[in-house]
Amino acid sequence: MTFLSKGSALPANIRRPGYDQDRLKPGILHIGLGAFHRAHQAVYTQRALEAQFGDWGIVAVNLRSPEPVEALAAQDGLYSITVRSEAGDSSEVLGATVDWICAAKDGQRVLDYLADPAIRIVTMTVSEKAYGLHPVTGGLDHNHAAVAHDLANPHKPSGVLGFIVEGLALRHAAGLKPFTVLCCDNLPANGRVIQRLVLDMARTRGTGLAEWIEREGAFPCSMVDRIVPAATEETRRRAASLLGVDDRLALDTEPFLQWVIEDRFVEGRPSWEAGGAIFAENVEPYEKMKLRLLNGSHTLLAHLGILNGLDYIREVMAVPELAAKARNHMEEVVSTLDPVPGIDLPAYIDELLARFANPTIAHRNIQISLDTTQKLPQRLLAPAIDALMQGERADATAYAVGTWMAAVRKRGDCDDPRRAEVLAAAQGMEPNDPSASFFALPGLFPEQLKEARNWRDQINASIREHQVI
Ligand code: CS2
Repeated sequence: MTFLSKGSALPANIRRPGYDQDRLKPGILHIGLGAFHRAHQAVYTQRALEAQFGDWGIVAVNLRSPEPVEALAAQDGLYSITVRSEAGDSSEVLGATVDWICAAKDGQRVLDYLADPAIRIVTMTVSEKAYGLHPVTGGLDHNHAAVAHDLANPHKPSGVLGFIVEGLALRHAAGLKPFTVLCCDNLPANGRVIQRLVLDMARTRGTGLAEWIEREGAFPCSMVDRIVPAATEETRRRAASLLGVDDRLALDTEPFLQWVIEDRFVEGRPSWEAGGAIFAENVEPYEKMKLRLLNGSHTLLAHLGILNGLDYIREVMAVPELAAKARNHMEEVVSTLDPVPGIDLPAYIDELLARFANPTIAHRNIQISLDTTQKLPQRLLAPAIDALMQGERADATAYAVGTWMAAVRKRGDCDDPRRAEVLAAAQGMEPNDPSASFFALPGLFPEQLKEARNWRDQINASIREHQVI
């Protein structure tokens, strides 16, 4: 079979880009060519271009792996997504990507684009651990491998921050405007977090760069949401049968998608509202809602799944007692949220449970369990602190944290930047206070929670319930 390309004769029911791709010029550089970007921002950009054509083509950069870059090259920048639900499947070919680069192989081309005034927005989905965010200070972690490398080699960066800072430095030196930096990772106040890290790194240059970025730059916060499991052989087989050609980048996703963005851009933006994006003055209530309700209960369900020998979130949701734990988690955590404009929170919770239960989406528990040390603070620890400070119980968050500890012990493994320490903590569980070895991990639990004896006892009860000790 041949690969998807501009010349492919696709079946009539496959939606194609509704604009002339050959006229599309670059305007956005995206870092992190994973599944999420391809089924989220790329879709919004396609809708924006269909509604109002402009120079907003995407230059897709992957930091390390050349694989998705080579696949894009083989497919004229095209790939498909299949939106799956019980109502049926519908596929679409996305075409807003105009160029593709593997930064590890060709960092200079990335820098050339970043220095080009045509690029007005840099977006990123690189996952929480890629930034070098210090867990205690919230500033730059100088010991993070990519950060350390980029501080020592500022003109030959390897990490996301190094590329952004060097790109901004090149523009500063050339008398250009900065590009807008739009983070699309699941971090609270993600724009402000990235701004602080960029400024921390820029300050080490000492050329007035940081002051210029602070004055002229923009780092809008954004909340992103769509469940996009990693592709499998089955995903690719299904895409091939629907498209009639092979698509190495095919993805399955759910019908739901959401993007709430602070409207602060240095030099314009695509009409992402054409795809349903919401532009808001303050994104924080939306971020908190999504991180605490969706992501927090996702982390709970994933570990309940691992503890019960289940592979997928949908299988966990099919066990009524386990699904009830997710509802219970959300119903407790919701009291830590401020009202969210335009959102009915009980209806949002019902919708989340239905999304998790979607029987056509195969989202692996192991995938969601990845990097849990990077996810706990915003998903489970922040709502626990808020609840305890309001004098309320925080049993649900304690229960969820306990399922993580129990799951690591049961599996005897985890995939996490702190893997060795986490495994040692799981092995070192003491029967009378099994979570103590995890509380001893530097910088993971804030002091308030270390001192919350009742909350810690709830975690211990959760670990014991799962009979791993
Ligand atoms: C998940 C998220 O992998 C995870 O940790 O909780 O990727 C989740 O699927 C997305 O944030 C949904 O928008």
